[in-house]
Amino acid sequence: MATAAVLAGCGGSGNVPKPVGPIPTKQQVEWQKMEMNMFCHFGPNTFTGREWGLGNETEDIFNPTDLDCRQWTSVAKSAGFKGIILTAKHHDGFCLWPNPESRHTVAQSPWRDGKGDVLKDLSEACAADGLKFGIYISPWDRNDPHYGSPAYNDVYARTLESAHTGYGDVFEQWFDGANGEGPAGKHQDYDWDRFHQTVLAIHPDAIMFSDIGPGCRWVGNEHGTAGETSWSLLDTAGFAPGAGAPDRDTLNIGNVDGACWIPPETDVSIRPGWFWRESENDKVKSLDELLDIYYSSVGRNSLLLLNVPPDTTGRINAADSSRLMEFKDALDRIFSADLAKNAKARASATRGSRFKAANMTDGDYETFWAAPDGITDATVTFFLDGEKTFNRIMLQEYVPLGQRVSSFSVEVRGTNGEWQTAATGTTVGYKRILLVDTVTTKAVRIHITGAKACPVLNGFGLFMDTIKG
Ligand code: FUL
Repeated sequence: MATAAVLAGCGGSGNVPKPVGPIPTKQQVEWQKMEMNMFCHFGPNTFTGREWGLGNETEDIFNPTDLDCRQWTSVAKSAGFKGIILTAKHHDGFCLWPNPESRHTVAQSPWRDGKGDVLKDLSEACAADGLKFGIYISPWDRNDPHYGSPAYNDVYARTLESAHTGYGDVFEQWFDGANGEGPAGKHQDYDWDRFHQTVLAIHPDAIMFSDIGPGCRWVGNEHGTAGETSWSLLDTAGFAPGAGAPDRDTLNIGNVDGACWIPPETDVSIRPGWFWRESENDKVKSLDELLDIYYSSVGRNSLLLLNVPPDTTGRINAADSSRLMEFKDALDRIFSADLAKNAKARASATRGSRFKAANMTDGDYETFWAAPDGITDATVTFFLDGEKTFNRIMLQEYVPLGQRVSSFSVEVRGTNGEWQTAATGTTVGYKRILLVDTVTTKAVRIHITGAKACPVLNGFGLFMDTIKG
């Protein structure tokens, strides 16, 4: 556990604040630090132009002319993504690997004479480029004849087993909640516990995504927006993925006193659809839209899972890759110059020198400022290294000790020494980026006005975005 690491690193329990539960697992913290991952929707729909395949497409439809997963990983890596999640099987049931449970797979397709395996290619490419590899396997299956009967749960569990064996580490398993949607759709009673256990038995560190976790949850929309209030906590008792999930607002915001640590994941496509189609090559989201999405996902305590679908050649289209390079270039320009660097920090209350306010700007994730027990209203003032002009304020809570802050404000000092409110907010969480009007000042004050227990913050930064303004 990260908490244990803190204790061990400092030679004893010292005066470390007690965690405020629920707290994340070490795997959930590492997952959240990834910040941006790439989603790849690829399969028969890429060739038919459908969003939801019918399941009766013939296998010869799948025949990418020049599939190159190293091109995907090279694009992903240059764009700053830390991992890739692939639709190994979407609702149409077609498997991008030779799944022995199915007769509707790459093995029955003409692609590479039925000898191809996209999971193999992509997992190897990820390993070669230092990216983590994740799998989306839709439980809903419009092709499998067993769907709608208990036997399908056996088929699906063995399908998970097959996809998770022999392709190296898998950091995330993505489950949607679709269940026989549409007219005459068959309903399946999914055995979620069994599915999770099947994956975890092979990859104990894997994060399970679904509407309600247990590893991370759906953010409640597909347009890239986490809640301005964004708790990593959720109550799941009595709920299930899909139709049985909590309402979308709850998924978006979380539950302030939720019983489980299940942070939001923001999945959104760079295009109008999840799958590539030629007619959308000129509808790739603009740089401005991508920056908005970044601020409203990564900047609101969420991980961004941005879908970039390969085209019929089996490569990421230039329309998408060139936009991603602009996006990466913009993020570098905005975030490489931290204007809080070399600031002097002073807190209204500190629980000892080990937890000093300067820890918030030292770039070390494991060091933090903490107030004494019982203090839930406190300020940290940053005296900047001269006059600075900025419009983005970044804050981080040290979430291994729980998510605590429920309200705060940020003030800037005016030329006459008076403090003016630049922003107010509710939650901070793993990372919060506030968009404020451009301001020039020599001092910034963070005022925590509400918290579940003494605040514990490990990051503070000031940035200038001249691209979005
Ligand atoms: C949904 C699916 O129905 C969509 O086709 C897409 O895959 C999206 C990411 O998840 O549940």
